Order: sequence, then C-alpha cells, then structure tokens
Amino acid sequence: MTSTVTIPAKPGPVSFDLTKTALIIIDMQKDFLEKGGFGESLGNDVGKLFKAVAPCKAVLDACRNQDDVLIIHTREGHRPQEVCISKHKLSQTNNCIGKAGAFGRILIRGEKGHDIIPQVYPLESEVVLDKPGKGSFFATDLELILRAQNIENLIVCGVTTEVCVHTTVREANDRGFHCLVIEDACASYIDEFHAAAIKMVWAQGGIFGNVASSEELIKALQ
Ligand code: TIU
Repeated sequence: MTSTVTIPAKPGPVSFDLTKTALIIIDMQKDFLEKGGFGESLGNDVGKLFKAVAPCKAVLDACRNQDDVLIIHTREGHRPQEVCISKHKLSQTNNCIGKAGAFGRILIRGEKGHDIIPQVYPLESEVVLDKPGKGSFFATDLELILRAQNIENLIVCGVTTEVCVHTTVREANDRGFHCLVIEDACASYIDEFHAAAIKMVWAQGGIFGNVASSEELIKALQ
C-alpha cells in the first residue's frame, strides 16, 4: 500500500512516501525557550521562540496520527562531566554552558533546562537524540537510524531556524535526505535571520530543500 502525500511548498510541491518520512523536531528545550536558560544567557529575548510552539505541536499531532511517520526529537546539550564541549569553550560569549541557570546547569544533559518543553514532550515510542553540536548528524547516530528505517524525507521543525535547524538541514541535504522545513513551526530570536534562513532553504530551485506552512502540511496529511 502506498501512502504518498503531495504537499504544496516553495519552490514547488513535494510528494513524500510517509513510510519513508521522519518528522524531526529540533531542540524545543527549556534552555532555548524559557527564561534563565542558554538562549537568554546569550542575550536573547526567549519569548520570540514561542511563536513556533503551537504550529510545532499541531505538526507533531498530525504526524502522530500517521502511523507511518518516524518521530524524532533532538536536544542540544553536553555531558555533566563537560567532556563533550569543544568549540563552545572557545567562544567568549558562549561560555555559560555548564554554569548554574534557573533550571540547573545550562545545556547539560539531565538538567531541567535541557529537557523538552511540555507542549511537545516526546512519547516513550519516539526517538530522543542528544547532540553536542548544532547539527543533528554531528557525533550522533541519526544517520544510522534514518538509513536503518529506510527514511528518505525529513519534515523539519524547531529552533532556532538559522542555527540548529539550518545546520541540520544542510547536513541532511549533503547526505541525500529531502528536507521539508515547516516555516511557522521554526523560530529565531532574530526575525530577519528567520526570514533569511527560510528563504535560503528554498531559493535557487530549493538548494537545501522545500518550505511549507504547518497548515499546508497538516491539510495534506488529512
Ligand atoms: N543560539 C542559537 O540561536 N541557537 C543555538 O545555540 N542552538 C540551537 O539553535 N538549537
């Protein structure tokens, strides 16, 4: 039985076989979305990311209703021993990692702030991928999981658009995965970076992939 859906998108529609499709939700963690975490420590207005929560939840629910779609949640963070922090330590402004924040040590695995916000909390059956970098493929078993499940297409949501979402999409594109980025289910602390990052995905004939709205995707899945 084929379960192919066609989704209107920029720069053109995409047809995805849902048995070969994964939803990947990037870093919807308290450390990025709530006050006192990593995002705020970098000087950002974390409230800006909240726009993405409802669309992200709607996409997650729509994909949960499709038995065929593999669901993956990522979390950016480091081991409590801080042995997997590398380039962050080199930065003068990123050196808050591991320091005490409102939700425990900032961006450290197992701390409250490192966890995913309740609105899109993973189910037991869903994959949770801990990553030490911006991209979801670097130093993780994501590619192994996707190849083992015959995944060819990725529906991508999460934060922030120009950092971890973009890095993941670029890594995925080079590995031959077709990415569909859900514009309103992604967000940035910096509005113009969100807009530019989204356009960079679909410009030049879809140089990194395609872009659709949550509404366009959800309608196609109904
Ligand atoms: N700083 C920023 O915009 N983002 C990150 O550090 N990580 C993610 O995007 N998840």
